[in-house]
Amino acid sequence: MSHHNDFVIALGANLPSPAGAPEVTLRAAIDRLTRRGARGMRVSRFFRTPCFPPGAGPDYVNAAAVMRLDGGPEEALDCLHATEAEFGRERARRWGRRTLDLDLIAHGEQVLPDRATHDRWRGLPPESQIAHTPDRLILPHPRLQDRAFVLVPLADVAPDWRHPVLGKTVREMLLALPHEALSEVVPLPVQGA
Ligand code: A4P
Ligand code: MG
Repeated sequence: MSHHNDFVIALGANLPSPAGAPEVTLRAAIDRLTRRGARGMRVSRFFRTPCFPPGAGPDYVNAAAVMRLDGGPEEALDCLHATEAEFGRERARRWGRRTLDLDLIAHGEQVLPDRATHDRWRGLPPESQIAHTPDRLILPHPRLQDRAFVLVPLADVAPDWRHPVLGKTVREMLLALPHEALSEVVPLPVQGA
């Protein structure tokens, strides 16, 4: 029951929000997205992950979700930004610590804004990545293939989604990462278990 037009999102937090600790914030954000009209939501397990870049802040809690939303990717990103704001997100420093980060990871096979621009963002060396913020929506998210904290949760909800530029599934991108990076992404104990 995988829908071609599902939106894939990544959730992360490493500071308490007005709602509470990161895992509480993530649950509340998922609830808010449902109230904002998300349907057929599937949510991954929650994982504890070391902060990237190392030492830049406390560990994160990360998760991924797949859902249907009305409208296109721009509307979806607006919805994610509005939800971040509700949980006290302030954009002080890029890649800084945050109460809630909601990134749009993918929308089916769409590549935005175009293939050449996507190649450029994907190819940025790490030093330039941190210094350059895209001023428009890039899809799929230009760094998803490098990040265990995105791919491990994603494998729970969309293991067979295929990256439209790289041609690899989530499972395949995951297996291409160093074992050490994967082993640092640890599921949180299930509540009530
Ligand atoms: N933007 C363009 N494309 C997208 C997209 N596909 N999804 C624009 C979301 N936003 C997109 O994002 C900066 C600008 O990118 C926005 O204006 C948006 O319109 P932002 O959310 O304001 O800033 P950010 O979150 O600092 O940047 P970004 O790119 O989301 O950061 P990253 O690269 O996702 O890094 N460590 C662990 N362990 N876990 C994490 O979740 N997250 C980050 C954030 C760093 N370290 C982490 C984690
Ligand atoms: Mg973000």
